[in-house]
Amino acid sequence: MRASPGDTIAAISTAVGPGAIAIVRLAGDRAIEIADAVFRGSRVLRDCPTHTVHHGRVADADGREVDEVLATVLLSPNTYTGDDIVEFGCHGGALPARRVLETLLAAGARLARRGEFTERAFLAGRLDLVQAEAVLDIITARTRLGLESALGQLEGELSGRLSRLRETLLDLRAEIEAAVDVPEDEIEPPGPAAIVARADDARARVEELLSRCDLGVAVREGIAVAIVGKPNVGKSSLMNALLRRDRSIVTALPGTTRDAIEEFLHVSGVPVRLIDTAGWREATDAAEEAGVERARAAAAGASLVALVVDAAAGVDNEDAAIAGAVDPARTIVIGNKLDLGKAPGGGAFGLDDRGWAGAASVSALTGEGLDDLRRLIASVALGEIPEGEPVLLTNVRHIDALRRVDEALVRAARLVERGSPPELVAIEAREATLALGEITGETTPEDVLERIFERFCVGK
Ligand SMILES: Nc1nc2c(ncn2[C@@H]2O[C@H](COP(=O)(O)OP(=O)(O)OP(=O)(O)O)[C@@H](O)[C@H]2O)c(=O)[nH]1
Ligand SMILES: [Mg+2]
Repeated sequence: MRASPGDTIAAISTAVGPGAIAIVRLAGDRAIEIADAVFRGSRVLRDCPTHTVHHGRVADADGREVDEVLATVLLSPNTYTGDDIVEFGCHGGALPARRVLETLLAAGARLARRGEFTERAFLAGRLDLVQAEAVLDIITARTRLGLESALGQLEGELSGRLSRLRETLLDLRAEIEAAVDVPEDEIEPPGPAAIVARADDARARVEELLSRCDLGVAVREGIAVAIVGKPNVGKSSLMNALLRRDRSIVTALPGTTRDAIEEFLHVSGVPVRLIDTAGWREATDAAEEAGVERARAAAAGASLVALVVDAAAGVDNEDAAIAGAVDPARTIVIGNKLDLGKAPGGGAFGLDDRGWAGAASVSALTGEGLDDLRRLIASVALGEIPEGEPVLLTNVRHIDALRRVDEALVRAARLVERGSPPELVAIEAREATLALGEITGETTPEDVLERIFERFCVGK
């Protein structure tokens, strides 16, 4: 186990680099004692009430001044980790905070591991695992929507729903167990219909949570959009135009892009991982062949495919072959080079109407049509985002566990309907509760916990 609750831990909690202030955090049973050993102010911190700030200096064991600081005293239990905490606000820059930290370590603190403050908060029951992960999501949020949903999760919106689901599952288990173990003189246990109804009730809650999870994952991780098409149609030019910088190499020669190039950007507020790929054609060498293979894989793995054709020249058999190899329901056909004219051919530029998710005419050169394309990508990728409604489920780990809850409930209901022994139904109901507990942390395997907290930075 990583946890060592007896230790008093310290770390620099602010980012490294020049800045106005830096914060060194000290947490644990001996936090106040260690802080007092290094702090010189008008008051002894031991005598200070909780949630108060004190001006003073930190001095090392030889009495040499280390930095001028503001010490914030936060006493257990109403602190982030649940322990006593002292936070030293030092001068910014790498050195003052590092010297203060060294002084605290010399006075008996231990350097905190990555995420150890948050891990303590979790172990002390101050946060459940969903909330601890939300802390990480807040730090790493790349979009407004991602930040909003992470804040909602930290405030317990998702945890509240999960705990209501847990209640339903516990009721279900109680009913099944009553059926397993029927005492002679008691009232009738709930019949199969009641148990199936309860399982359905739980499933409805699970499904409601899962219903917009694709959107949630997109909000947190970005939607993968693969730009594909035959060589020289302007895929890299389009990538650069959307990014508004020259990221991908553009030349007049077909076969310029070899490797798949990935960049993150916002398209109408939607986080997108844009992937430029090699033009699809019969490769002329091994490197190109590998590039085309990557392009195919990118198209297969992406949430959305941007199939680029030359709007001015019109489509040919090569374009048609590529169009036949992608999934039309998640493909937008983009006619590029509109500045050179538009060949006849209608909506999909002459490609068969396979039920494309959308079509747009653009010029990567002049920028014409790009705003409409951005809106199209956002609306096809996410559908309408309901205003003011937080996206609750954004984490693949949570989604995976909830799917397992759902599967266990389906199996349980099926067993009841088939008249299987209640003992078997009870096993499935237990599975469902265990899977749910993995999300909030009650039954999360140790190695998963470790992996989660290791993703944090030191000092959080
Ligand atoms: N007139 C015009 N030329 C364009 C436009 N977009 C791209 N081009 C030109 O078309 C040529 C090919 O552009 P690229 O962006 O390299 O095309 P690509 O599809 O990435 O090509 P490969 O990487 O070889 O598959 C370059 O000469 C671009 O300047 C456009 O909208 N209008
Ligand atoms: Mg290219």
